Parts: sequence; structure tokens; C-alpha cells
Amino acid sequence: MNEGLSSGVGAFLHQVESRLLELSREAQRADWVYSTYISPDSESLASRANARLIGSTVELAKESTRFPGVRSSPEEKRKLALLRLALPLIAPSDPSESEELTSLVAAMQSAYSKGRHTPLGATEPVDLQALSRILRESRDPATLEDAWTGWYRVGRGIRPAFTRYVELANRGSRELGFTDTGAMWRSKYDMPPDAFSSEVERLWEQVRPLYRSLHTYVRKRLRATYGEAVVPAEGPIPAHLLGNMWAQSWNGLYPILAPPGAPSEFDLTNALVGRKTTPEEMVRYAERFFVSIGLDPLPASFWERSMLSRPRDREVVCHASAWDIDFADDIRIKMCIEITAEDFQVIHHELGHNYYQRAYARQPFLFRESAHDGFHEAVGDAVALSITPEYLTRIGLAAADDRFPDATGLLLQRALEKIAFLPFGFAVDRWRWRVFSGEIGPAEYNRTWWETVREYQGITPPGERGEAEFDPGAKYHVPSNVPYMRYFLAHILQFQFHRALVRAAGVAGPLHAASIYGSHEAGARLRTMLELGQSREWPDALEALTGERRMDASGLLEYFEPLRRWLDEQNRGERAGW
Ligand code: X8Z
Ligand code: ZN
Repeated sequence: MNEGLSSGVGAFLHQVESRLLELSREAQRADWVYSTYISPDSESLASRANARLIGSTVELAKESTRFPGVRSSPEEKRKLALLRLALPLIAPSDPSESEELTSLVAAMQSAYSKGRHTPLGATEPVDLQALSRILRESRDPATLEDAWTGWYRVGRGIRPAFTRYVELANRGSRELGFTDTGAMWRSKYDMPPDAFSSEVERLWEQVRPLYRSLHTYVRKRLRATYGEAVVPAEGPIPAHLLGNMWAQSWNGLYPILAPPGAPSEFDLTNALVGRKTTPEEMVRYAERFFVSIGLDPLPASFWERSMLSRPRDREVVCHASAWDIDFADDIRIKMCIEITAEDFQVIHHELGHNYYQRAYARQPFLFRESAHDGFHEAVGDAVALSITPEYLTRIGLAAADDRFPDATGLLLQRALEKIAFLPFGFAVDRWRWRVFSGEIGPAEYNRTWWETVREYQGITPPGERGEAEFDPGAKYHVPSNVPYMRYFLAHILQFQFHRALVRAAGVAGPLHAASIYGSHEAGARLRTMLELGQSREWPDALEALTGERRMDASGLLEYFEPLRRWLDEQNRGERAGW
């Protein structure tokens, strides 16, 4: 061991961590102000703060190559490797290009957040939330198509900025030695980028048959609702009929897809609205869940500083997010909460992020992240899988005589939310990876988008979508530069986590009926994983919670096994696939 060199690394890393902590706090604060009050000024301040953070990170990452890895401790080696991977966006070192890039991202996000459309029969333009409500509730194909097409127009204005952003982001990633920005994103999983591609492919193959069965059943029932002229017996399903702007989850369709003869079901949205639940009370329910498994209540500053409702007097970024402003205890969420069952779940998702952030706050700065980004997205969802009828009854949101759907109905509801999501979660970055690698050029953005979506999701847009449109731009994470494969991974991991937590809690019975509410054993197991942050490779973190070292869909398949058998019966005689 050469101690002199090793302590050289130590001193360097110490300087890196204090510098990046300071710049990250500044960027977080500027981003928060921008996201909760969009204006030319806040946009400019946020862009500049991000350009400073990215600039210093790139500089330090380049400097770090001075230290030959063999002379450092394993912890130092890991930090040096993570430094290069710390950000989702790397700008070129030229300061004017760096600021151009961060301004482009802020401008794309603003354009997305300001998107409006006047629905058929209305007189005023409305926002994405209102259009999403139409997608969820209307059963009139013309109304649905109008709301869908109206929202997707937002992509047009984003296309030129996106094209330039791809160029500049790639230039930055190459300066740090990555082939392109997609390869940089794929390098964040403690394995070579190509191995990661094979890994997600393997997981997709594990769940593909179940998605295909669900797709077949849904197409059959939608055909019965809308007629063969609207929903043909074979081929892809029209995207505007699936109850969600991106057809990424189909739970809005449950009322028309429910198993024949299912009991009239308990409706959580009605229960919440009936009680005049406020946005803050919605968040209190979720907080109490985390507290019940032994985690601390949220700090007072969370309640003082979070944004829980859409302000009336200004533009904000409404897409839900959880924040770690100072990388200590200033955690917050930003969300335009609606009193719905869907947002009840999303709140658990967001608090999962906050509880993770808080648990790893004692790690050194470079380890204050989740094991990989799929872990961050899976924690709150895993907890929300414990929102069972029994749990809702226990906390008094359901009455003892409320009638819930039978196991098949409950599983179908969950599948419409979680299984429907899988191909979408997979497709977004399958497409973006090929854009960043240059395999897909700007002249074919839209055609290839729909080819990808059709291949994996088996859906098709209403009407022709030419290259004047930019339909990927109508999904938040594309204009906002948020990698998306994390959500695909999370939708698999959350069932793996749930199974482990249920076992730790000692709860018997089928996975879909099990809740870890009130279990300190489950909470302690979860916390062990959360506290590791990114200090160890992700298989170690996975093992701490589950005893397993591989991501694996067997938890998900076990959870849905009764539904799989039921779907196969329903689909008999029906042509599967598209
Ligand atoms: O973006 C989110 C969260 C914030 S991290 C609300 N999700 C993805 C989406 O909305 O598209 C959660 C599930 C997928
Ligand atoms: Zn999230």
C-alpha cells in the first residue's frame, strides 16, 4: 500500500465531496424555485446553477484520472467511479455550450408544463391533469381522440430544442469517455453497459407473456364496449382508449373490464372525496404508514415547505417529485394532489423517495443515492402494495360492510396498473438509447417512436402521426431529461421487495392480500437497505433486504399467478398478440 498516494486520493475526494455538496444544494434550491414558480428569471437562475454544478463535476471527474485506481481503498475506488456517473446530464466543457444545454432542458420542461388544450365542447383551454381526467373517464371515442391529440400537440414546440439537446448532451458524455449519453445512462448499474442491456432484456422476457395475456383480454373487452370498427379483433389497441395519456397504466378502465359478476366494488376515490380529505391529509395517511413500520415522522419543515396543490396564480411543474434540498433533512414533495385513489398511491411513491433520502443522509456525499435508480423508484411502490382492503378497513378508510372485488377483481386492478406499465417503462429508453447513439436521426423521431411503442405495448396512435409531430415530447421525462428504464426495473423490484418484506413481517397467505402495515420487523429490514445508500454495489443492497443478489420477476409472477390462470381461461379462442 502506498500511503502517500492513498491519502492524496483521500484529500482529493474530501474536496470533491464538499464542493459538490455545496453546488448541489444551490442547484436544488434554484430548481425548486423554478419548478414551483416558472418565470424567465427562475428559468435562467436554475439553468446557471445547473451549469455550474455540471461544470465542476466534469472538471473534477477529469482531474480524478490522476489517481491510479490500484492505489486506493475500495471505498475510494467506488467514489472515484461514481463521480463520473453522478449526473443524468453531462455538458461540454465550453461554458457557452454548457449553459445552452441546461437552458434547453429548462425551456423544454417549461414548454411541457405550460401545455394546454381546449377540449371538444369546452370554451377554455385546460391543463394535462384535466385532459388526463377526460382520458380516464370518457367513453366517447371522439372526445377521447380530441383530448389525446390536443395534448400531443405540446411535442411540436419541443422538437427543435430536443434535437440540439441530443447533440450537446452527447458531446458532454464523450468528453468524459462515454460513447454517448445513452451509454452513460446504462453505465450506472455496476456492470458494463452492454451487460445491462441484456439484463433488462432478460427481465422483459420474464414478464412478456403475462403482458400479452392482459393485452388480449383488454382488447377483447374493449371490442365488446366500442365495437369491432373501433377495436379490431387483431392487431394493436388504439392508444386513446386505454384510460391514460400514454397508455402506461390502464386502471381507469376497471369499471368496463371488471370480471363479469364481480361485486359492486369499494371505490377509494369516492371514500376520500366523501370524507372531504384534503391534500395534506392524503399525505398524512402515507406518513402514518411509514411510521407504523418504525420510521420517523416527517420533519416540520416538510409540511412547511412542500407544495401539495397546484397554485392558482402561476405556472409550476406539476409532475410529482420528491426533493432532497440540502442532502440532510430538508426533504419535500412537489405535487398537484388530486383527491383520487391514484394520487393516494403516488404519494406513497414520493414518500418512498423521501424516506430513502433521509436514510442515506449519514453516508458520505457521493454515496447519498439509491443502490441504483430503480431502487429509488421501487421503495414507495413496494410499500403501497400493502394498501389492501384489510389495511383500508383497519385505518377506517373503508367500513366493515364495504364490499371489495374478489381476488380476481383486485388482481385485475393491480395488473391494469402494474403489468400494463411494463412495456411502456421498457420502450421509452429503448427508443432514447437509439436516439443518443445516432441510430435514429431527427427525421425519423416520430416514426421510430411509434414503431417502438407498437412493438412492445401493442398500441397504435389515433390517426397518422407525421414528422411535424414529436410525440415522445408529450411524456414528461423526455423534455425533462429523466432516464426512464428505472421505472421498468422498479416495477419488477417492488414485487421482489414486497415478497421479502411480507416474509420478514411473518404475514402468511397470498402475496396480493398481504400488508406489512405495523410491522417493525419489515421496517427494520427495509431500513438496513435504505441506509446503505450507494455505498455498496446494488446486489449487496438487494441482498440486505431480500437475501437475493439478482433482479428477478418471480415475485411479480407469484403475485399475479391466480390472475394469469384466470386470464388464460378468459382468452380461450381469442387471437393473442398484435
Ligand atoms: O414519474 C413518476 C413519479 C415521479 S419519480 C411520479 N413515475 C413515472 C411516470 O409517472 O411516468 C412513477 C411511475 C412512472
Ligand atoms: Zn419516483
